[in-house]
This record gives sequence, structure tokens and C-alpha cells, in this order.
Amino acid sequence: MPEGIIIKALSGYYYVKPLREGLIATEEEAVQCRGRGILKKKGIAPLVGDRIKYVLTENGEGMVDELLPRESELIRPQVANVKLAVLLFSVREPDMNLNLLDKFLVHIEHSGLETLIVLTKQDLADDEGEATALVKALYERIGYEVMVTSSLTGSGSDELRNRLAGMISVFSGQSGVGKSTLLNRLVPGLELETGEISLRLGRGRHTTRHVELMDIGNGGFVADTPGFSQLDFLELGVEELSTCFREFASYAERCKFRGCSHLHEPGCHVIQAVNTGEIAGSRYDHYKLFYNEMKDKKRRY
Ligand SMILES: Nc1nc2c(ncn2[C@@H]2O[C@H](COP(=O)(O)OP(=O)(O)O)[C@@H](O)[C@H]2O)c(=O)[nH]1
Ligand SMILES: [Mg+2]
Ligand SMILES: [Zn+2]
Repeated sequence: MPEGIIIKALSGYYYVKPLREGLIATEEEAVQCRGRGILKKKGIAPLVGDRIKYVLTENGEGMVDELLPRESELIRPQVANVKLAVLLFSVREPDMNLNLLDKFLVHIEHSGLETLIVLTKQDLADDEGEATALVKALYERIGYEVMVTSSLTGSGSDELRNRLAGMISVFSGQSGVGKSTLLNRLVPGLELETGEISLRLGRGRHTTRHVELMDIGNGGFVADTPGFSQLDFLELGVEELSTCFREFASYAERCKFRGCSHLHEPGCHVIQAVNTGEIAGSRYDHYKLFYNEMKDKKRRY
């Protein structure tokens, strides 16, 4: 029985890309499949990202027969077997937003995904890349992987293509940072809509979009999603927040008080590390900001 990966689920159909080995897709088009009744009976709901076995039925359609073991399930977007979260932030247009970057990182620390930060539109840097280099250094020092790209010059795209091989990734970032343009760069012939076009079509932020995986070759599949989640912190306890700032950990364990909030307590080693510059001021400021945001929300709900 042939194996495939579900790249789209819509109106009761699964669109299955035939696989050759591992996640390497064949040249064949996706097969439109129904799910076998027995799956439903057993309460098995196949998801985008699932690897499955299928049989071909008449008129070129197919039937999903068996689900291969699922390694993980992301809730928003709902995709199975995602390995890597790619966070895209543009150097300019829109301006680099470290507040939002840190917010994404807090959420990802919780999800168990690997993280890759991609700084896009490097060609628009007006200071010979100095500011970008500082951001890159800041996050690399914390232990995050950072790449810098420009879809205009094509720099960084080979490196990124190699990094995405053999796994399912989720692309995430504000509208306009260049996600679609970069994917078009990575995959010749892809031709996703970019900036101006979607504006002309008047796509509002209330448009619901289904998730779809794109085959980018070499066993890489990418979901280009509008947002990672609501980013509203509602699912996160305020006492867990500091653990989502991974560079705080080695200092936090030496704080004088157990359950130290790292905001004002005496003998707080996190605050000391901020004062000596071992922890970046911007990271700590965002920690305080999110902390207060979470407290406010709790009060309102
Ligand atoms: N100068 C420059 N412009 C870019 C680059 N990448 C994307 N853009 C432009 O930024 C706008 C938004 O890009 P798009 O890919 O639609 O962003 P998305 O909303 O994240 O998918 C478009 O006008 C692109 O032409 C880049 O690397 N350099
Ligand atoms: Mg786009
Ligand atoms: Zn502390």
C-alpha cells in the first residue's frame, strides 16, 4: 500500500502527497482521498501533517486506510508532526519588533518545538547590517539559532533550504515580513501571493484560512500560517513565565526566595544578572511587561 502525507484537509477530503521514502515526496500530484469509515469508528481523526497509507480507488481518488504513528500534535495551527517553528522578523518594513519576538519565543518554549529565528529583508538595513548583527548576537547568546536572509538578493536562502529539509516546519510572523516571498525564493515555481496582491484582494484579518503544507523539496514541508496562536498568554500560568525565558534559569535557581518573581525581591540573581549585563535588558523588560499583562488578564477573566 502506498504511503503519503496529508498536506490539506478540506470539506471531508484529505489531499495526500505520495511519499517515496521518509518525507521525500514523489513527483506525483496530491491524491484526493476520503477517510475509511473504520477510522471514524475508531475515533481516529487524521490531521494535516499525518503520514498515512492509502489505496487508490476509481477516478484517480483514494482512501486513507491507516494512520502511521503520530509524533506530535500542534493545536494552533492544527498540524501533526511539526518539528520546527520558524519565526520570521523583518529588519525593516515592518520594523524589527523584539517585543513580539520575545512573545513568540515564550509560546514556543512551551510547545516543545525546535526554534529558528529568521531575520528577513536584510537588503533594507540602513546601517550596513549593524543592528541586525546585534539582534542575531543577542539571541544566539541565549542559545537560539538565527539566520539572516534577503529575498531581494537571495542571500541566506540556500542555508535556510538545507535547514528545512526532512521535516515539517511552521512559518510564523507578522503579515508583511516576507514569509511568502521567501518561500517563493526557496521553491522555484511556487508563486504564492505576496504583499500587494493580498491587499488588493482585501483580505481582512478575519478571513479564516485552512492550513496547508507546501512541499519544498528534500523532504521539507512548510505550513505558512498567519499566526502561531492567539499569543494571549491565557494558557500560561504567570509563575511559569520566567521558565520561558531560558537564559534566566541558571540565575533563577540561586534566587534567595523560592518562587521569586524576579521583579523586586532581595537576593534575586536574575535582577543581578540584568544589572551586570549578563541578561539583556530588552529581554528582562519584556519579561516584566508580559508578567504585568498576564496579571491584568487574570484580573479581568
Ligand atoms: N526589500 C525587500 N522586500 C521584501 C523582501 N521580502 C519581501 N519583501 C516585500 O515585502 C512585502 C510583503 O511580503 P510577503 O512575502 O507578502 O509577506 P508575508 O505577509 O509575510 O507573506 C512584499 O511587498 C514583498 O515584495 C526582501 O527580502 N527585501
Ligand atoms: Mg504571505
Ligand atoms: Zn529572582
